[in-house]
Amino acid sequence: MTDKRILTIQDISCVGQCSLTVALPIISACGVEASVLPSAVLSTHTSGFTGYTFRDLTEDIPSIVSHWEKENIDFDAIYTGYLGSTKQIDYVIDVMNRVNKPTGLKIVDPAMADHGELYAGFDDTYVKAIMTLCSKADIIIPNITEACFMTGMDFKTEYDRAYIDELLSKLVAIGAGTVILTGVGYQPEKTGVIVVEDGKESYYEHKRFAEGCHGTGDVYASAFVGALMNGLSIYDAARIAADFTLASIEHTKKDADHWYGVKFEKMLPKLIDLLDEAQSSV
Ligand code: PXL
Repeated sequence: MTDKRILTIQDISCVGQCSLTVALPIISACGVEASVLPSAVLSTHTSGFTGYTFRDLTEDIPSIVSHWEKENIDFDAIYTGYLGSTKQIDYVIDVMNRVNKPTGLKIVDPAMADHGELYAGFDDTYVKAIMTLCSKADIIIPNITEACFMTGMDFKTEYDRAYIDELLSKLVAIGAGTVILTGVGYQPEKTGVIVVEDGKESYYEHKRFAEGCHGTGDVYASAFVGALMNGLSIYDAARIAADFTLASIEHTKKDADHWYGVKFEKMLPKLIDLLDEAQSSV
């Protein structure tokens, strides 16, 4: 098998265990080359820290991509996360058209919200722009909050299957090929992910911790991309990413003082084992 090279576009939060500081190690551990296009540089992420710095790198994008084109550099997939500005989203669509291989996947984590609220600095205009990006994607990975912002549905912490089905059909209508909705649980001690692929719905349910951690969405999406690029099915990649994220949360919860991110690092060998297991059973 030819080794895969992907491009991930998201911010560098220098401290905070999210976005690129999570995506790079996780995708690399999966044996996949990870190239980066940083959307912004922040001293920390924006959830819980105050007074962080923010340098928007939007205007660096066109010249970086032109250089790659001159060097004939292209990618097997482009995976986007937290983006720095609405204008940047137009550039990201252009990047996807210019340097993704014709067979290259477009994977969008609309990282903009959690727990019923948009992250600091995002507004309705950003939500609309992210929806345009999602409409062009092969795979989107929203959590329930992001799904609600994109579909106009009310955010709920307790819901039934009818609510989730309506959310899913509205997400599918946005236009991405496959939808992976994260953080869906119908019982207090359970959560899971729903994959909707070619109209077929599959649910992977697993244990839920009462309190989540910041940055789980980035850990999940990065592990999903790494697993998918190993040739696994979308469902198997979604399942492995869930098991890895769960193990990482469990490990993080042993350290009561660690509030700002997921301690995924010591769980990387488990991710590699999960990938090996899945590949040997194919
Ligand atoms: O984990 C998502 C994320 C990524 N990047 C930045 C963030 C957040 C969430 O708060 O603030 C800068």
